[in-house]
Amino acid sequence: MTKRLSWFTLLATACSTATPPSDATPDERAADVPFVDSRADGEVADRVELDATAGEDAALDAPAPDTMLDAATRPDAPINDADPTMPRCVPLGAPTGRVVRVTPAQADMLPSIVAAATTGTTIVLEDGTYRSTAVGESARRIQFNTAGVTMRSASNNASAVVIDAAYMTNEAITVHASNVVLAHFTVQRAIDHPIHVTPPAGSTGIRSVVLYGLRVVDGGEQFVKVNSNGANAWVDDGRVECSSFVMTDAGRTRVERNPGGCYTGGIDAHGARGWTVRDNRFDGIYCAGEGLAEHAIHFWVGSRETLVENNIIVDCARGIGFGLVQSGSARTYADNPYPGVSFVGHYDGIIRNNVIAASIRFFDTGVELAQARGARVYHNTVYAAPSSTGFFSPIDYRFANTVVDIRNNLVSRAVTRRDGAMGTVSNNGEMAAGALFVDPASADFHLRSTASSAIDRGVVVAESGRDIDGVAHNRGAPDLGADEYLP
Ligand SMILES: [Ca+2]
Ligand SMILES: [Ca+2]
Ligand SMILES: [Ca+2]
Repeated sequence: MTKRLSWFTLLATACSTATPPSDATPDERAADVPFVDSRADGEVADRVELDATAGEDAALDAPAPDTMLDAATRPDAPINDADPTMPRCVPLGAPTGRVVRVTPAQADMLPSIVAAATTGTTIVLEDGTYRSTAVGESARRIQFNTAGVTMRSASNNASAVVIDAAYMTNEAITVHASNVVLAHFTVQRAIDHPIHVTPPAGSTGIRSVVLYGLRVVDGGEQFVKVNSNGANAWVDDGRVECSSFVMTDAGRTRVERNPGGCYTGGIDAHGARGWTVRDNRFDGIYCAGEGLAEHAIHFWVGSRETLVENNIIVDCARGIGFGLVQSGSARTYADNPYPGVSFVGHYDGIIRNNVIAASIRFFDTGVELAQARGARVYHNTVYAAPSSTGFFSPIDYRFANTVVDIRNNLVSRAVTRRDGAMGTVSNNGEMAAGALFVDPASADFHLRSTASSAIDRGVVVAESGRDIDGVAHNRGAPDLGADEYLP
């Protein structure tokens, strides 16, 4: 388990198909699901209605043992980063294997340096901007095809080490091997995905990819894409932690407009099992009236057992999604966890202690559960300021195969149920006013001492996790939302 600092309080202001390595423009749109919404006038309105064409059936792969990094054994110093939106987590420990140091002057060689790295190698990037002058996707793209290779900055300062695709590379970094670790650098301005994780052709699947302490900025499509190789091989047991995902105003102009007007999002994972998405921050992933962006964190197409916790999502179109569509193709599992259920968009999983907040017009939904079977949604705070005039729902559960448990959330509008979805929905604080929170405008959603409608109003649930300060919900009765109030 990664040891986490209470970075929330340290912020002065807070929130396909596989693409084979080639020169061909990677474009998984043909097999991906377009995020077309039904709006004609550019206003943020209701849900997307889609035909799912993505995904394939697949055999079950049992999750691998946890081989992740254990920062708890490491020095308890926060990441030194000038970017105030970077989560303040402890950096990775020092490399233990072979180390290859790289400077920005070697930017053109970085793809070949990565290609030559053997298992156990750590590629250490010195501070500076890495901008390739090479021509062609295959010469520019950084591809990880060997298991157990790490690439990270020397300084642990993501703001100081920038891999800039400069809108000349479709996919800046692709990962096609297990146990690859990317940490403590910025990757930005990819035409499509800044990072794309997918098994190679002929693989039975890859696992345990770690994205840690990254700044991912301005993806033209989803910032981190995780999907199959198109032949029943999937990506399991990954982690995205302590990272920042930012779309700038300049980046918003470069979003892929076809299909759907706003074909981007934060993390978009298809058929991914056993992932953890924790302690990240997402800012500004939306389009201004040109379509509905995908969620900041989206696991679907038969993803399973995802843990999404302690993330802060500010001014994004949609916060967290499990599932999306009513029917279609999706990963299936040999142990068939829900016999007789025809289509499952997401199996089980937990969404807890996240803060999702917005003041933009284009905020649509906080947590979206669509054909989500067995999901638990606890202790999330979802707040839309009055200026979020397009706001639809803080938590929406939808479609008949959805069975969810939604408790102890604190949200600024009523939870919505549609199309025959089922669930245990109780002990949620709905219609929560901004006055309950310390400073919503700065994304400080700690409870005020006067928040009597939230403090001690929850019910004890298993798997409630820890609040935004790392505190268990055990100070008296649990509080509603992502903060357990301490006097
Ligand atoms: Ca594209
Ligand atoms: Ca309490
Ligand atoms: Ca607290």
